[in-house]
Formats: sequence, C-alpha cells, structure tokens
Amino acid sequence: MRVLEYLRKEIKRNPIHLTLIDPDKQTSKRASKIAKEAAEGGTKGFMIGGSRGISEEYLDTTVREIKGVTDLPIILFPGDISGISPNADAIFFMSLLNSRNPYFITGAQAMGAPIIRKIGIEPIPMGYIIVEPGGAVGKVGAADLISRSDHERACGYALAAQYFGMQLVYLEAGSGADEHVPEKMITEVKKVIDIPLIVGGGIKTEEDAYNVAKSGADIVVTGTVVERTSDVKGCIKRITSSLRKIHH
Ligand code: 1GP
Repeated sequence: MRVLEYLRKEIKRNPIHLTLIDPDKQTSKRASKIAKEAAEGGTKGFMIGGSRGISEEYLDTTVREIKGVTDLPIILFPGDISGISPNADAIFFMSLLNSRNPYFITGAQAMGAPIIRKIGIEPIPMGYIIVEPGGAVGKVGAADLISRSDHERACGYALAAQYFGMQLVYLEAGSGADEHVPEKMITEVKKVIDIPLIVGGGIKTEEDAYNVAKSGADIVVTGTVVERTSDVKGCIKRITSSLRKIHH
C-alpha cells in the first residue's frame, strides 16, 4: 500500500503518532533502537530528517538500520536536497509556504524532484507552515513566522496548500519549542481544510499530544522526547494511548 493511503486509512480510526528521527543526532544503531521501541509503543511510522543539512551517508545508514527493525513506513522529512535517500518508502515533498526565500518554497523542490523521480520513492505533497517560536527550522528556512494569535493567516496558508493540491498540511512550532502550536489555531485551521493536518514541535507529554489531537490534529509528531528519554517504548505508548481516546 502506498504510504499516503496508509496514513489516510490509519487516521480514520483515531489520530496517529509519527516519530521524527534526525540522523545527525545519534548513531544509526541508536536510531534503530529508538525506532524499534517506538514501534512497540504504537507509533505508526517514521519521519527522517533535520532542519540543518544532513550528511547523506548518515541518512542512508540510518534509514537502512531502521528498515531492519520495523515494517512501518519510513518517510523522509528533508530540510534541503541533501535529505533524500533511495532506501526510504516516501518523502514529504514539502513547500515552506511562509518562507521569505523562494528557495524553500519551490527552489529546492525543483532540484530534488528529478532525483525523486530517478530513485522512485513516493512523493507526498505537503504544505509546511511555521508558527512562532519556529526554532532552528524557522531560522534556516527564513520563515516569516505566523504569530501565535494570527489564526487567520495560518488558515489562509493551510487553505492555500489545499487549493494547490497538496495532500497534507503541517503546522510546525519548531523542534524543541517551549510551547506547541496553540490549540485554538489548530482548531481554526482544521475547520477550514479537508485534507489531513499534521502538528509538530514542542509536544512533550501525553497531555500535549492529547490536546493537540483533540483540537484537530490527525497526525502528531514528536522528535525531541525520544531523544531525551531512556524509556522510548513507555513514552510513546503513553502518547499513542492518549490518541486512541480521540475520534474526530
Ligand atoms: C520538528 O515537529 C517536529 O520538525 C518535532 O518537534 O522535536 O519538538 O518534538 P520536537
């Protein structure tokens, strides 16, 4: 089954969790250990990438190691064209819609598209929108950050993503953000779009995950929590159990 179809099917039941792994933040062995435990904890797939340029060698090795421990889909989450690996199942073909730099809206994509075609992984078109505080990705991607109270602007970008034909919208507060995307903003965005909504950045606890999903996120992403905990399985299990209580 194609990865987008899989995600669509999974979110029909209840909101799901994806685990973000940045190949530069640990060895590939540690990454595969995290992935194995996250899978046991009920995560539904892996996003591999980081906002700073990553080494393609680390990326390939990490993707291969993770493939060795799980059948869950491995989706690239590229910060730049260096984030492409032939061993992944799919790639979020994303446009940073509120960037001030056209490179992050269509430039990198124009360079990456022929590579994706050649290696034959599934591109999943996604509108990426960065909300305050935005963190490293906001800076690197030259984002004209959406203010936390500006729901209207967030809704405008999300709806534009849908009208462009993108299949997913991602509201990002930045990895390691003190606060995740405001719940009210998630609710307002969810009201105007018909495509699935992903929310990530600063989600640290099962309560955070629950609140974000309850507000309207179909997919909840966490990265930092699995890097910091010694009990990945327990941590992800608490998050996924809280998500299973929600039915949109
Ligand atoms: C970053 O949204 C993701 O792109 C995950 O953020 O590391 O804060 O979980 P965290």
